[in-house]
Amino acid sequence: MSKNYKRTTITSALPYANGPIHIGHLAGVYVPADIYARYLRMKDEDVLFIGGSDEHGVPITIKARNEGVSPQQIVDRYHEQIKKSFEDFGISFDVYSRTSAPIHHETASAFFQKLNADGKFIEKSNKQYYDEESGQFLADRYITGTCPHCAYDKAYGDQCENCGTSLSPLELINPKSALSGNVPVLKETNHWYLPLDQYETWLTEWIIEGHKDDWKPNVYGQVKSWVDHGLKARAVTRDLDWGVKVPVAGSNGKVLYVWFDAPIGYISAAKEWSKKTGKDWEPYWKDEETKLLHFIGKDNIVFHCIIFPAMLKAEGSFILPDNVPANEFLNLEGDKISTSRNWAVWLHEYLTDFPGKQDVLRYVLTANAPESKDNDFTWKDFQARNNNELLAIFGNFVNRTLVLTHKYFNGIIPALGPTDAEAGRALKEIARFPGKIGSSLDRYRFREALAELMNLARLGNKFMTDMEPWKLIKTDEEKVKTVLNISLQIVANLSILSEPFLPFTSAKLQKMIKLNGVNWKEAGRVDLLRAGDKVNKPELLFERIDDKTIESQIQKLMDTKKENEAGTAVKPVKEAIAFDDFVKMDIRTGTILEAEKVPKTQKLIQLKIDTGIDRRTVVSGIAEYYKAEEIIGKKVCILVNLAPRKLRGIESQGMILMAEDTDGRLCFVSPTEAVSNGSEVK
Ligand code: B3M
Ligand code: ZN
Repeated sequence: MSKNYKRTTITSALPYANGPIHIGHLAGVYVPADIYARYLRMKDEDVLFIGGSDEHGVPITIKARNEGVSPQQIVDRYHEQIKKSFEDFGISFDVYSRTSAPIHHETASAFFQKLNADGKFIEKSNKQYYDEESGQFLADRYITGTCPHCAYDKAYGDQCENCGTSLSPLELINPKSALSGNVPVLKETNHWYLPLDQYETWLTEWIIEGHKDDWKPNVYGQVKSWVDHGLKARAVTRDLDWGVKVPVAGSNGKVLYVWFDAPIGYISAAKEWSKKTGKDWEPYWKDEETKLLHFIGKDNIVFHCIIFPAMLKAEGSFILPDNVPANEFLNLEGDKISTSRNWAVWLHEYLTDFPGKQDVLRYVLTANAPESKDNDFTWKDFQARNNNELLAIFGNFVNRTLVLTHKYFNGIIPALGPTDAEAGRALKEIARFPGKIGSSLDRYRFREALAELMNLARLGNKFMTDMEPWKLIKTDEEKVKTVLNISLQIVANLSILSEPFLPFTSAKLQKMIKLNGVNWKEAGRVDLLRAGDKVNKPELLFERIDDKTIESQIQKLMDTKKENEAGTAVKPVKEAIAFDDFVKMDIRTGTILEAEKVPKTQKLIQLKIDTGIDRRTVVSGIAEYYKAEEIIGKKVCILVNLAPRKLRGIESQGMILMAEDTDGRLCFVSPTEAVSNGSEVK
């Protein structure tokens, strides 16, 4: 039995203010959070719904560098755009803050200072890459080099985007600074670490044992695997100049790690809200009678279920989340949504193309929400749900009810007359919907709750179709009064119960039937509209979306795909080299004698090559394009005087020459005629 709380604090992941937001953000986090907040408010519950922009972190500084502006200018631009998008889509935050705000710097600094004063950190120093020319330590993303696993030469200090391996900067071969292009030097630097390993037992009791039954399996499973694999101390400071300064004397040039300060942004936002409203923020973060919920995407689970709770536990005066109903990811037309590839439906662009249709998108994203697994948004499905569900069921039922009320009774709500079995059943059914929808929402099952709402519209539509008042009116006006009274009560219930999901439609509908100031507790009643009152003329709630409109959206994405491919057209020629540079390379023809996939890697194959000079091992990143068994006997060209290096523990003595096509595909460069192994390539 879930505890009765006095109030609920709802946080929603703070989007990075380095770009616009898209449908994936809405589907994953903000629409479910908003539905839940609206639902609680309709039950007259005390809710604090928190949002805000996450304005620190390396991606923002990289974007600023690329644009030649300051990080503050980047976050100012996108904070406003994101905030407006949320407002446009009815995401009803009580406060939408930002982590570059002074109140956040104060709050995060104080939080850090308390943990530091209480000895909750470990201080460690280690060697990190430092760029002597720009005079700063390099964040992982500011270091590029060759991946030790697949030899990709543009790997980052934290990850190789070619083979997906996560890296540490010291693993990179030939590291280079992205700031100056120089080779960085290793320099001693000290940082503060949160010893997560010390919280393993407590996390096991609190989550693994305590939330086995009420946290979503996708969340519980990820947390359990993190804890089972053993937690390690995590650095909570960085050598950066953009962020919350580390509040310790002599630590200039150091800031709090963005994932340390960002969740504290939820607390700063509550303080900002308190300043605006005069209400006390502390009960929403410190009273055990408060239910704390974090709405996030699956990539943020570890930060919200392990790191931030450990921080709160260490600080000691805060409550812990009661639940973290994280969603999986939404894909677009079968492909991952990607900001860098512009593969997205941006909210500000959606509103330009579909003005006034926020609720259609809210509806489709909820009906297709990736609640337990990744899901796909397609424009065809968007059109189908609008035309076949919202328009044909919800809109059609409301419209027929109001049109007939005006046609037969001049808009006056007719009295409920004698009811037959079907009318009696309809009246009984209405009463059950608030409970059905509410029980799904209480368990964060938003798709299920929305489907129940649509079942109420279906009930109305079917009742109207079965009773055929347009025929009855000729013979039994009293019965038509009953049919329309019941239909109007269903419309009234729809206007209340749809509010969390379709706030714009709900408001429009309540205006049409002149219903206001009602809440969840009144829903289910069959006397919401009083006989004798007059309803307004109906307006269309939804419009048909035609094929042309959808085709143009799909075309827009196809054009984006083409641009992306075009963007990977033939690479520009590299800088000129002298002939002497070329002759240093000793390239020979050879034959593949043996080939075997390197275990636990996606891309690597271990080859035995007959070079005409010797037989040697070479590791090559071609497993995505070739099966080991199909390349034995293949003629290749091999760079034989490349210094040997270890790849996944295997010494690779040379490099096979591959041609990389514009779409990234690799193919062998082989002699076109029979030549003996060891023939020099000149
Ligand atoms: N800024 C957003 C993300 O990872 C990240 C969330 C912070 S919530 C405190 O997409
Ligand atoms: Zn790699």
